[in-house]
Amino acid sequence: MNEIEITRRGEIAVVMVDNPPVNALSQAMRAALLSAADALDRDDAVKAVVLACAGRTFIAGADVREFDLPPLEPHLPDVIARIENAEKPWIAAIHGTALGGGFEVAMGCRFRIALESAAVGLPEVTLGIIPGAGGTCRTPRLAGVETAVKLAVGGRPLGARKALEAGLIDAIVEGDLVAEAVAFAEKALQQPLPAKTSARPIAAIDEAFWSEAEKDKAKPGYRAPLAALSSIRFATENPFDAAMLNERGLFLELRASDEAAALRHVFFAERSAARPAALKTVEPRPLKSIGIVGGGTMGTGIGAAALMAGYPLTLIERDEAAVARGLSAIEAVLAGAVRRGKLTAAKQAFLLEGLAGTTDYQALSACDLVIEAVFEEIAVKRAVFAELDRVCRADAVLATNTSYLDPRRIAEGLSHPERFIGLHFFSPAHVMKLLEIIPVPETADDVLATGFQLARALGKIPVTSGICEGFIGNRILKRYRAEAEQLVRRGVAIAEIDGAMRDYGFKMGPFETQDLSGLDIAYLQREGARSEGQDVPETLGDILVRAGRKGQKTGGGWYDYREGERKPVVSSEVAALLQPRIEASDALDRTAIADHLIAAMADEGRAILAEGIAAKPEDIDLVKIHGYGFPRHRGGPMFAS
Ligand code: T1G
Repeated sequence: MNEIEITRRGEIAVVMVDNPPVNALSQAMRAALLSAADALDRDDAVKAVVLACAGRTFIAGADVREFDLPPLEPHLPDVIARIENAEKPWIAAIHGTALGGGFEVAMGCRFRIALESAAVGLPEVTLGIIPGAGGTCRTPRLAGVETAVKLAVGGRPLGARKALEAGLIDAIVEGDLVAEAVAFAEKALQQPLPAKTSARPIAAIDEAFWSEAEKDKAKPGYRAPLAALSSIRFATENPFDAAMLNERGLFLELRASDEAAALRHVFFAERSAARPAALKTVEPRPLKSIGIVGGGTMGTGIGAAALMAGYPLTLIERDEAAVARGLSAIEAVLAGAVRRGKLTAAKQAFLLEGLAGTTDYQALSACDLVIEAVFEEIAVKRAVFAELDRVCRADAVLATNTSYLDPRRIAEGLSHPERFIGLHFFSPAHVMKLLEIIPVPETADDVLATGFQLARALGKIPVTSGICEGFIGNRILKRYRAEAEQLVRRGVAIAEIDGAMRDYGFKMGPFETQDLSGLDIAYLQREGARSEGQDVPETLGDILVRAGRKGQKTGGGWYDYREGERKPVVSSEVAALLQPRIEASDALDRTAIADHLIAAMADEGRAILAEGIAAKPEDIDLVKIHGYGFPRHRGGPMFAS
């Protein structure tokens, strides 16, 4: 669309922006706003202007798709200055989310009114940049330095009520937003206008505020929060025009940065993953109630996520004690959400009314979806699905949460195999955002679409995976770990490898992570494969597990751990155990180590793409970021290599 429509209501002009899906400020929109301001200043019959938007939201920001191009004129700061200096006052009528450049336009208006349900924000730092059209210069003039820092450095939006209290907006209205804005404009014309935002003073702030505000803002790879803070501070200590130039310079520098490019890549990858084109016209199956079989860590994590998303939940376990344990684990997750302010006590009580647990599979007979999350053993899983086949409706979706077994083998013999699908959640399932969706050849499109609908409802990032050992994420993890062990065999120190990956941006390196989760999980998988006759070469991890070193839980794995401590200590016992396997004494620096391991991940990613296990490189990036802690500001292994 990229359209602006100007209509009149008496002496008030209404400028209606219409650029689906979120009224982003494309170059065409900026040009249209500029010419609207010129035209309306020339029209003597117009005394004030209401700026409103069609569709689901007020302007949600600059058009991020333009950021890989050089900035195009007219530049947004100039458009906003034109609106702010218009002869007729502009009133922003906000619904949905006025974000980034959208809120900057609103702050250039003389007034801002909003619906109660609206929100305003400056989320630029989440994209590795800072506001580039006056956000750090006008916000402190409207609402003071502390609110400006909360908005532009924190990056989280404020609801209309809080925005009103902070002085960011002038009124909250109900009902017909445009009509209310026109009435507001007519009333505003009856009295002297407030000063333009850029002409307002900034209330003084204690010097001590800045050092406090800087604390814990310097995250590796994320320069934007500190840059936004410095831009706000500059605006408090310099004239508006100088502050605008300073802000623009910082914005343009960050806009061109690697981390901004990576964060934009992830932003768009997440959105395209949520709604695959192939399913655009496919209606998911009705999804109103969910059953979970298995009240262990995964089952209760998935169950808690489903319950908090509003689905009534039935938990099945093999005996009453296990049912009770499962229910209390789910209740504990909700209690935690209340403690953290994520859930009100009233909502917690309401949701818990929808929770039931039993040993009787018959309780699942009405469920629209049942997810199996029992022990990772084919026979155990098959027995569960035999029961589900017996009691569930023929159109109920049946899903396995297996993390590495072949879903086709699990589904063998199932009646209506078209309703079967793999849904691989990551632990803790109520926290981790990744959901690998694994269709079997018979899976019907509407069942696949139901998996994506569930992901959206649970706030997950869904990625379709083909069937191979470990699907996308665990297959790359296995290659990553093997490559890291290969470096150890070449004489690179274990602690140097972990240090290199932490320097790169991971919270933990590959060896520390294994010590945390336990070396025996992968060891048992290898032993299982060996017992089935597969040729699985010995790994260094095997040597450690056989020596009783399973990780933190046994006081030592790749590292030693002092009693009750989690700090890894380089282990002379490990050095002695592995010495016979060390074949060289390579000395790689940390950058070379990280480059080598990221390249190995990307190499495995290319093989996964070639085999059709993943549809596109950005899906692999999302899997590693949302399931394995790959640093977001690096964009993922495929983007980074
Ligand atoms: N630019 C381009 N496309 C955008 C966009 C944007 N700013 N925001 C959303 N989209 C697309 C998105 O890719 C998807 O496309 C569709 O809109 C729906 O998005 C100068 C420089 C507004 C809260 O960071 O937070 O202004 O997949 O699925 O869940 O200082 O979109 O349908 O083809 O997310 O309802 C600052 C980013 C930019 C806001 C709506 N603004 N957007 O959420 O829909 S930088 C932002 C969002 C800036 C100035 C600076 C959300 C939303 P498709 P969606 P949603």
